[in-house]
Amino acid sequence: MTATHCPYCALQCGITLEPADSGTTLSGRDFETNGGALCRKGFSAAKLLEHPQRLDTPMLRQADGSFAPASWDDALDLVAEKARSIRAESGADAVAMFGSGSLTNEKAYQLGKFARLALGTSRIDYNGRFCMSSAAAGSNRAFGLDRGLPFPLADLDTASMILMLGSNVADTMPPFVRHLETVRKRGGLIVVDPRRSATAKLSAEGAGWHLQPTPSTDLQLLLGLAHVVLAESLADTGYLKARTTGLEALRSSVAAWWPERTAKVTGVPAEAIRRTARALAAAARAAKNGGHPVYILTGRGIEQHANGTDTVTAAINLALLLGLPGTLAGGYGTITGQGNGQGGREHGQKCDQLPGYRKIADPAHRAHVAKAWGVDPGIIPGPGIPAVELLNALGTEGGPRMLMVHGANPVISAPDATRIFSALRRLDFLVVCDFFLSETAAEADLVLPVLQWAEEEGTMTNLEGRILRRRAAVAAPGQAKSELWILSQLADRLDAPGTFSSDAAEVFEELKRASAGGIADYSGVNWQDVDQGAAIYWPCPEGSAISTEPGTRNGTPRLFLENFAHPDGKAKIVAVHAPATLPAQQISLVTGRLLEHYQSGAQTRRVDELAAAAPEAALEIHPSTALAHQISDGQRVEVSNQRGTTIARANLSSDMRLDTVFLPFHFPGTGTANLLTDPRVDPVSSMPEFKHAQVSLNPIKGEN
Ligand SMILES: Nc1nc2c(c(=O)[nH]1)N[C@H]1C(S)=C(S)[C@@H](COP(=O)(O)OP(=O)(O)OC[C@H]3O[C@@H](n4cnc5c(=O)[nH]c(N)nc54)[C@H](O)[C@@H]3O)O[C@H]1N2
Ligand SMILES: Nc1nc2c(c(=O)[nH]1)N[C@H]1C(S)=C(S)[C@@H](COP(=O)(O)OP(=O)(O)OC[C@H]3O[C@@H](n4cnc5c(=O)[nH]c(N)nc54)[C@H](O)[C@@H]3O)O[C@H]1N2
Ligand code: SF4
Ligand SMILES: [Mo]
Repeated sequence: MTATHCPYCALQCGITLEPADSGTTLSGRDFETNGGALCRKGFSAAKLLEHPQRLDTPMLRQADGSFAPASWDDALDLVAEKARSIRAESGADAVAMFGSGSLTNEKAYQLGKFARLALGTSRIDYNGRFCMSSAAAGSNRAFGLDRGLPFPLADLDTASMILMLGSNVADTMPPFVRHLETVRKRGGLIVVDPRRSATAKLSAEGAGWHLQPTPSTDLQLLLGLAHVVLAESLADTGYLKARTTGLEALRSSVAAWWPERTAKVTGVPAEAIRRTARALAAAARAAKNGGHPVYILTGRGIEQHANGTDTVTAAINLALLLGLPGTLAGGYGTITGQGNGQGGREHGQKCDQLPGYRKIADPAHRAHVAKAWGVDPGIIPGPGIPAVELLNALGTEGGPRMLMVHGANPVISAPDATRIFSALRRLDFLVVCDFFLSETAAEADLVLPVLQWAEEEGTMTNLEGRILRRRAAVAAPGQAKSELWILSQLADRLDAPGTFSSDAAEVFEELKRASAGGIADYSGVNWQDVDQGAAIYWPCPEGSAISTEPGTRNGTPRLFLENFAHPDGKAKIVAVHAPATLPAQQISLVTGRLLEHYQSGAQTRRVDELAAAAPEAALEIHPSTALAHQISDGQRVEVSNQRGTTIARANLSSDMRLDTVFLPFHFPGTGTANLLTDPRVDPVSSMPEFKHAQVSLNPIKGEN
């Protein structure tokens, strides 16, 4: 029997795996985030093990386009030879890497090190750019530090009020909902979503409320809420003075967002804006007088926009006006998405980053990491380019000619998928490491079969910044190998400086040294303590006392209680601005997730019961909108714009606004929602505009 965690999302629910004659059985384990409960994906995750489509040998593309098995020696020799020759011809930046928030901490760390030392390239970024980058940029800017939840998840259990913007945890993290039970009963759950999502319904059932704005107007809505708080003198002036800077600029930036004007842009009635601001302020005041805490939480719905960083900033500013962050009266948090979406953004696979959340352009940071790596700082390349730019540069004049992908399926999940397809096809050599033949792996010249979650050792950092053990419970099939082994073999073949261990515990020791003194400091975390289930939250500097007693929290469970992470110890209020007029709307497309599928669907579409429950892309559309477009329920519809056409089956639902349709992004081929999405990126975070595109709708005639 092995105690480990679910392979999918950042809630990292506790599970137990047990070998059985009929295959491995999986059950929910009592862990703080899930209390033994699992969602349908987690519950069926054992079906990924011993799966008939599991890759178990390296596969090399042949002249006729088919794949043929190759030996590991041949495969690794070929990767090294290609990397060397392309580097010799076109320079080190001609070889690129793409990583993932699914990778363990050790793999994420090793990937960043491998890129910089073994390949000598600056061209590395990862799929977390599509996920947490705006939230991270907002938190870094305001607090000087980015840890998704700066408090344990269980702190939400006692809340009197939670404003939840653009997050649909009822579908995306169902066991999370147990942490909302009390706030729902208190009538304090306020959900902001253009859809009446499963989470929005929870708020209404619990006597909370649902604000259903025009897509992409959350920034204006938040400015409107801040306006009311300031105009009605509801802000916590003592806190603002003691703990923040920048209030004056905020005052002028929200001055013009009085409720009636905000209502015009957002479609949220002025009265609802006033009511929400007043309720939040009253609850915050009560919290500080010994009442229950108040939280503002954000999800991808407000973050995955070309103005995502500013919108997150506006959410944080509202929390600061209410005097919440860094107190026991509540706070701001973003709900991290991928299994290791938190650790994945700390250890150096971001294009501008070194381990410990250090900056690659900072000489002191470079010197520290170079010492940990045993190399001269001068050989560490400078900053690279973020994901969308990197993917679009592939195979262009001066762009990367070779790419290695670890844990991502950008053919389905990157914006403007048509462009991504042609970019991958322009490459001289594409290597994809995966355990299934994902749509991206199917484009590769070489596919390397790797271990999956229940076959490998390592650590993950969950949405609270808590470090967890992932454990091997079953043997890997065929010749599948650990990515740490692959990277160490390749480092040898490339005569890389430094050492590349293939042992997770050893890599963790090195990661600790590299992170020491950094923002995400793991140097006081012992593998053995994590192994024994100690609750440890970073930062955890060397010498921290650690207790494995159940119920004890170690490291820093709650951040900012004394100081924020900026040198002056204060939170920075950054004034942000929004246009008052919106472009003329056709139909707005918003994209997101279904309960049954995970991300690009490479894993969950292979689980029969999940595939049967949600077999293809469905277009959620309001019955009146459908009628106006002569679309009937269940009919196939072409959803089109200048970038492409996605075909999906209409699912009529009065949960939608009249001007908005919804597509999940989990499906391949003509069902790929990202054929329509806009590759325009946020100027600060480089997050693409996933959540909003203009589309037209055409029912496919002759079918209904
Ligand atoms: N079932 C399932 N669970 C998952 C995942 C999965 O793929 N499937 N992925 C995991 C990962 S990596 C992530 S990042 C999380 C994401 O978790 P969430 O953030 O909860 O997921 P999304 O469905 O992308 O978006 C949430 C909501 O944003 C709304 N939305 C869209 N546009 C807007 C807008 O302009 N404003 C507002 N206010 N809301 C908007 C959508 O209607 C949707 O209900 O889920 C994790 N859990
Ligand atoms: N339109 C639209 N697009 C979106 C989003 C959206 O809301 N709307 N959300 C975005 C978000 S938040 C995210 S996180 C991205 C995610 O999108 P992707 O990057 O495509 O993520 P996954 O589908 O999880 O892809 C992971 C792949 O890696 C494999 N894999 C899993 N673990 C490992 C491992 O340890 N090693 C290796 N080598 N392979 C592994 C899986 O089998 C799978 O093929 O999608 C983004 N795209
Ligand atoms: S909520 Fe997330 S971690 Fe929990 S079982 Fe579902 S997918 Fe797994
Ligand atoms: Mo994500």
